[in-house]
Amino acid sequence: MILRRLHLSTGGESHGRALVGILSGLPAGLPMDPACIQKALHQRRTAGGRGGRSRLIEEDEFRFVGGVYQGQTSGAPLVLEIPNRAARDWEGEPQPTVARPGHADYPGMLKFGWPSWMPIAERASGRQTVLWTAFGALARQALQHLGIEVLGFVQSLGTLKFRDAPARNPDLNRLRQQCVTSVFRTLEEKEAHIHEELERLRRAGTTLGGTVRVLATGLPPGLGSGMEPHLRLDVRLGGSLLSIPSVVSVGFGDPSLLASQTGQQVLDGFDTQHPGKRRSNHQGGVEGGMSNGMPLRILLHCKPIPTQRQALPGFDPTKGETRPAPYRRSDWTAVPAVSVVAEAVTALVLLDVILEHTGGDRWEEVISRFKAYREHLLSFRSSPGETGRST
Ligand code: EPS
Repeated sequence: MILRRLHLSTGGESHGRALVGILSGLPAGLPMDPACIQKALHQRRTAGGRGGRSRLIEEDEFRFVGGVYQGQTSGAPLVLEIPNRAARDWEGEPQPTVARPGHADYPGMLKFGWPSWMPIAERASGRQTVLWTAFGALARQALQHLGIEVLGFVQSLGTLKFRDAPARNPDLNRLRQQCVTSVFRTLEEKEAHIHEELERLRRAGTTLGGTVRVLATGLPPGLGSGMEPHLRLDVRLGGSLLSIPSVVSVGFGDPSLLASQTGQQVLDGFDTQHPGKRRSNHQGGVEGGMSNGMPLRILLHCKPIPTQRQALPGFDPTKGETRPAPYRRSDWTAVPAVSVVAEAVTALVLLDVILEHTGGDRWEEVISRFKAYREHLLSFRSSPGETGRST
């Protein structure tokens, strides 16, 4: 995760006692609604395509261990613990030595010098994203106070394609209602089709990838910076979203259209009817590493989960032998869960960019400084000479 004012650390193994996360850098006085965390964790856990552990075993109960005062952030690091119901003595089990292709096993065993992939896979696991989802839910709530909405949904699963949101004026509250009615988090009722496809997958013992769209509305122009690469909004969002296991690419706007059409066709020209707004939004709301005032549109490509029902062509680095890697329990597709996680990660990064922009120790201070920035934008557009840098 690429954060600059906030700092996020997580610890704990996927089948260890619990996962623990520490988010520091939040201002004091940010109201915290545990129900919004609960809702996001539930959506992640029950997202379509999950295997037995997530659906049947985990409950994702969480507790704050520090950083809360009178229902608000205290200004100290926010500490969260989520116990694992599927905790077990994984160190006491027979240790698998055959690295599975597609997982972190092989490079991890070589890098850390362990004769088993267990300690590697226990961390390089989708389970880690439960903490990001919890903190991201709080970030999304904070952004709502600033007039910013974020939504992640599924655009495709394998070859099944679903409806995208309007590029210029998406109503995220309405779209959220549509997408949360389906565990597959699509904007269109195709549950029967999807169940059919999943049934086919189960019979074939294989898995599916897909694409996820993340949108954010209400962002003023100028968040991020094109002056230095590490300050760019697209770099911060792109790197952070790539931290989600199974995400293999992050694009902005309509990446394949941008790569295949001419500049004339895809330029987002200014709209004569609405000053500052654009006639289209192919760039996805980011220009020169900054938000441009149009809705943020991100497209993630996710690979299929590498675990397959049949043994995989694996490699045992302790013996230097190519050997079949036995099947382990897994999910069928991670894409609907990724849409929940990606929404959370996007919210965390946007909050981080805004906190860096405003500074401030108290949430009230952040709100009033952000409001002042919006007012500056309005008056600059109408009379730049007075609010601009005239000396
Ligand atoms: C995961 C494999 C499955 C998933 C798990 C991530 O767990 P298990 O190996 O216990 O069956 O269910 O995801 C979660 C538990 C979660 O909360 O996301 C993996 O291999 O990464």
